[in-house]
Amino acid sequence: MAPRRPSLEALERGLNERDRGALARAITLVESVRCDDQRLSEELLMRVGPRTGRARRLGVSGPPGVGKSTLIEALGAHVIDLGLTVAVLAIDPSSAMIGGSILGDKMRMPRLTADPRAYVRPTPAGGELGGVARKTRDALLLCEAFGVDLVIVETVGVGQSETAVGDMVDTFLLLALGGAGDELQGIKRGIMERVDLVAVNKADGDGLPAARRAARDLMGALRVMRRRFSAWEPGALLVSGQTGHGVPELWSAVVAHRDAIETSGELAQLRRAQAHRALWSDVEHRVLTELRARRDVAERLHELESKVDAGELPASVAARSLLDLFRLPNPPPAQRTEVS
Ligand SMILES: Nc1nc2c(ncn2[C@@H]2O[C@H](COP(=O)(O)OP(=O)(O)O)[C@@H](O)[C@H]2O)c(=O)[nH]1
Ligand SMILES: [Mg+2]
Repeated sequence: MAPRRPSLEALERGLNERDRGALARAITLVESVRCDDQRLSEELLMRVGPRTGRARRLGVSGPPGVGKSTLIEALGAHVIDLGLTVAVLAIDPSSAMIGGSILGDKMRMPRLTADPRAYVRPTPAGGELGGVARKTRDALLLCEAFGVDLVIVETVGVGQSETAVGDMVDTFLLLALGGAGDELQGIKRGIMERVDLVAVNKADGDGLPAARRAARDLMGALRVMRRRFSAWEPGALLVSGQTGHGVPELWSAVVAHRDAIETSGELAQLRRAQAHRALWSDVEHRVLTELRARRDVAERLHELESKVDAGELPASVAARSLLDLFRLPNPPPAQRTEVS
């Protein structure tokens, strides 16, 4: 069995030497919910800080089955062939709970999984989005310290995970499908306002005409959206992760987007805003986790919830009672205090 706790020096050296095993161990450390591991991982992140921030950060979102993993495999292979290195991370709290995506993604990305110039990391197991997002953000930084040129974060386009990914990448790519009707496939307006690129996937074989129509519709929709960056106008492309059609063009668009916002100064602005939001979402998540882990809170919770549910107590009064407990010294924990 591998040593439970690798030394910081060994991890740092391993990252410097581009040892994929060290990267895997470092990510395992930032994913750990143990308090002592968290201290260690914070120290590691501090040490590697100066070597982070250089990769292109790409988020890929879209509904289940739209072909995200297949396209990431094709895009990653293309990027590797250009002489670059790539890491693939995922945010998927829903499937993390049943552990579903781990095998699936490795199977969908055989080339990237096998190639030493790529690193595919399965979704962190379990937990709430706040915790999963923090872990993925830290894993992204470690991949940068390791020296990859491109980090791709995949997420299922449901719920808040899309926002979480949008909050950690430079370029946000949404995958859509043709033939799903002209109501824009239920793509939420909020998401359309955040995308930098839309790719209509599975533009191959019989699917091509429908994909072309969808791309035209999406272009029309994008044109009326408020622009996120003055230096970039979002557009729609046709791709096929299966045949590789449109993949070089997609990569060129990703590069063009990132270069444009870097030149205009908007990338620096974006990253500052993202770091600021990350700080507060992490604070919120940790405060809530700590609050819930307290024995006195756990003991009062059921009673307060029942009273609120029954209409016997205003929610605001119940909230106040819980927060008042939080101000007292922490009683011996009912369970191990873990921050996910
Ligand atoms: N025709 C076609 N099928 C594809 C393409 N990409 C993926 N698929 C199929 O769509 C299904 C879902 O693909 P997957 O990459 O796992 O989607 P994800 O859930 O978005 O990650 C699989 O059966 C793939 O074989 C494509 O470009 N063209
Ligand atoms: Mg997938």
